[in-house]
Amino acid sequence: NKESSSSRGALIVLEGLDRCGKTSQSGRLYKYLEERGHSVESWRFPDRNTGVGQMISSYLANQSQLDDHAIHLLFSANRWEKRSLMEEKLKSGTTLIVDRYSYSGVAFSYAKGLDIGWCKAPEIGLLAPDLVVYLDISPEKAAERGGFGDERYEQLEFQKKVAGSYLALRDSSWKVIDATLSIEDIEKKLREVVLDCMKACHKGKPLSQLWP
Ligand code: NYM
Repeated sequence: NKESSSSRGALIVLEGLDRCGKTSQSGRLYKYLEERGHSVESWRFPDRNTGVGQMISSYLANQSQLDDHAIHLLFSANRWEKRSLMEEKLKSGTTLIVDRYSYSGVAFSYAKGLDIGWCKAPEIGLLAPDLVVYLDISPEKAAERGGFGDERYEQLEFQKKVAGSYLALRDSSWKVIDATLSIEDIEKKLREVVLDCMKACHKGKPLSQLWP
C-alpha cells in the first residue's frame, strides 16, 4: 500500500561512556519494538564479525598494538563496510538501533589527542542518524559498575577525556538521558524519543549524511 512503500525505518544511535548501560537499553528497546510488530534490528559498532572487526577486537583486548590513526581508520572502515546494507535496511522499512556509531569513533580518538577535524573526515558520507541518544553518566559512576577495566580505554582518567570529547560533539538535537536513573525509567524515556523519531521517519523525513 501507499504508506508502506513510502515509509522508511529510523536510524537510532545510542552513545555514551563505557558501562553507561547502552547495550542493555538497546536490547530492551529492540524487544519492545519487535513485540509491537515493528520491523527492527539491533546493530552495534564495532561489528566484530567482519575481518576489520576482528582486528579491532584484538586491539581492544590488548592483543595487538596499532598507531592511533590506524585504529581510528579501522573503526571508520568498519562502519563503511556496513553502509550499503544499512541504507538498504532503512529504505526497506527496517528501523536500526545502533549501539555506538561515528560519535564514538571521534570521541575516543579525540580523547587521545588527535585533531577533531581529522577524526571526523573519514565519517563524512556515512548515513546520519535520525536520533542520537546520549546516556549520561559521570566517569566516576561508570567506573564503579561491574566489568569496567576489562578492555583498552576502560580506565577512569581516559573516560574523563572521552566525556569531554562527547561534550564537544553534542548538539541540540541529541536527546540526553540520565543514565543513573532506574533501568525502567531510562527505558521509558528512551521509548518516547524513539517512537517520536520513528513517526517522523514514516512521514517522510529524508535520509541524510554525516556531518550535517
Ligand atoms: N570505540 C568504538 C572506538 O574507540 N571507536 C569507535 O568508532 C567505536 C565504535 O571501542 N570502549 C571504542 C569504544 C569502546 C570500545 O565498544 C568497544 P563496545 O561498545 O564496548 O563493544
